[in-house]
Amino acid sequence: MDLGAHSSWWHSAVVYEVYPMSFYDADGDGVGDLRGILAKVDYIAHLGVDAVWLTPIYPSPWADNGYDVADYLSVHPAFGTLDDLYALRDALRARGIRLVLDLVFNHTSDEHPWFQAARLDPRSPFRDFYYFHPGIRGEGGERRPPNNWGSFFGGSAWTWDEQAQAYYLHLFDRKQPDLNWDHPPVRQALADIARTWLVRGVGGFRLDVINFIGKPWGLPDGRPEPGSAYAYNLDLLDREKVERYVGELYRAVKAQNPEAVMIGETPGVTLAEALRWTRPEAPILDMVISFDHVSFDGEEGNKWRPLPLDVGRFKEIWTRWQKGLSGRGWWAPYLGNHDQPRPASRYVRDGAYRAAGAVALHVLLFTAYGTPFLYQGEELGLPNAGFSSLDDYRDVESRNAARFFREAGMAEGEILALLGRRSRDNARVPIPWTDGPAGGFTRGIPWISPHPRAEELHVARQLADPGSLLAATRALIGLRRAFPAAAYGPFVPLEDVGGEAPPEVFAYLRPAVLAERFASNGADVGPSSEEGERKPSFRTSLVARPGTLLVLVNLSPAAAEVFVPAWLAAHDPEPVFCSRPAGGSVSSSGVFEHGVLWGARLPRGSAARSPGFCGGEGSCEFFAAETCLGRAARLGRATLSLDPYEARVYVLGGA
Ligand code: TEU
Repeated sequence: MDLGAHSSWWHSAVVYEVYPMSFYDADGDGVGDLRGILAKVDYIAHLGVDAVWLTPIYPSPWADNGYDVADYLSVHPAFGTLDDLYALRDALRARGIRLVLDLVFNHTSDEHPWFQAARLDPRSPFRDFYYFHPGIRGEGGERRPPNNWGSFFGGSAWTWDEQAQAYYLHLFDRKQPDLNWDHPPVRQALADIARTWLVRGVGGFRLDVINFIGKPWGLPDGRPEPGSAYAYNLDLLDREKVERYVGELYRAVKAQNPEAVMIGETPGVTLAEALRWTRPEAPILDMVISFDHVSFDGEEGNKWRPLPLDVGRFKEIWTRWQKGLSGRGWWAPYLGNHDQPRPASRYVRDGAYRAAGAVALHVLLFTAYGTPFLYQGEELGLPNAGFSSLDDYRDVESRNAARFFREAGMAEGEILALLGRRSRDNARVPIPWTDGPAGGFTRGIPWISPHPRAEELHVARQLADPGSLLAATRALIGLRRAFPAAAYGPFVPLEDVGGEAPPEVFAYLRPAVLAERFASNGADVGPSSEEGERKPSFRTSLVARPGTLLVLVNLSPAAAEVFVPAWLAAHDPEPVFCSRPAGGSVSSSGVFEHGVLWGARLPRGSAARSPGFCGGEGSCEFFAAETCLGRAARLGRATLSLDPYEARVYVLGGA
């Protein structure tokens, strides 16, 4: 499918996020490395992804696992050398996969030479690279930080520096001083770094917390968080600055290589901003990583005050973003990453259905509008690591939080339960490759405890099992490739065309209509009004072209009924993917778990773009789960019932 003037490779891409510390350790020092990733490129290629995003690989004191960069243009010795990175780039390229680097431009490490020079000498040309401030006097004459901003990792966002004789601003750890983007030489230096990486052949960038660079003029106090002295309100950010400065960087990168992708990580971004920042006619980013769907399950958005999972709310948010961006902007749908709990634990309410739930989640992800991001280990359905001792936690955020909770009088068991649910380390433990020691991740001692369920969920086992989540994930990525509407088609909830689905069932169409309209009229495509969506002419346009998808995903541990309007059922939808829980078993860790039965049937020739995808054969019949596909075939009835965590994808008008 051709997006015309606005078409780019990432519109049809799937991105795989690699966390190098925990992917694979080639040299046995217990920390994953670039040569480790190189050793596993065939595994990555086998997934069928188009790009690999590497979280930071630069020299760093590792106060925040590399998000504290001491040198933007080199490689941390623990990860290898620049030549190792080039070897990885080339090996990926040979398999049609681009390398995307993480640019952490909101802050540096305090050990970066810029900060070292700045703190030493008030007249240093680097002093204005950061936010230094003498502070203000409190009522008793004591020295205080200039405002009430809190650090996301605890305490004030200002630290007094003896050497500098001033406070400096750090929205994250004190070892991560924020850069001052109002100072033109900062923007110049950062653009130069990006350009250097382009010359070095990377395929684009993921820009860490890039909207945080828009600090409001005058650095005013914010509204303190309930029960806290500190403010974290992101609505204070100066959007005008974000547009100007990020737009400048975007254009500098595109001028050098229009093919390079610019992915913005933008905590707190609203749908309106996402639309504005990614509009095809004047973007400042190619896509945004948004946070609404990963902050709804904490009281007031606070991750440390978790709420019970509300799937209906999750569906509302997901649907709002999918529908809102359709044809107008671009999104980076994801369910997890190195900062979030594991999706299989977070979004699957009943642990007994974890396996089927994980497949259902991947149906959502790989039939989503935008560029799906899959984080390492999600293809295995790894649940949260959930350590049994506080000493096992490594993350600065978790350790600070644990200290804070202990001081506040929280019992050890309670703290463990909270971290087991929320810590970033839940998703940062090594990938289990085999059933060997440390899951085959290293021959040394791993830098963090291995996953407690490594033995049953490891890669080797899932590679050998055609019914595994790994196999299902691969089939779903293939399905996305075979049906471009899964990427480009507008997202039309079944309710908008006269259907009905309960709150915990995602039911939507992905019509094969968008591409040409996106190209010819980028700013205004997709359904216009709810009214119009029910009209016969609108319905006809939805199914006018072959390749329209109907997706049904039951994300609840109860059976559910979906009403499919007769006009839609009359289009004789053919099942191309289905999954549902199958029987039950007790896992080695004693957890009762339903297995999963799934099947996929893709059109002939659809494997063309991923070599080896169908085992070298022309047809793409994946897994003869006839009971599953056969059952799903009975869509003729207006009301159909779905099993707990059952998911189905139909194609209308012929595959
Ligand atoms: O994360 C940004 C971000 O918003 C996170 O701090 C998030 O709020 C937090 O992890 C939730 O607990 C990016 C990186 O992905 C993260 O790993 C870094 O720690 C952070 O920026 C600072 O660079």
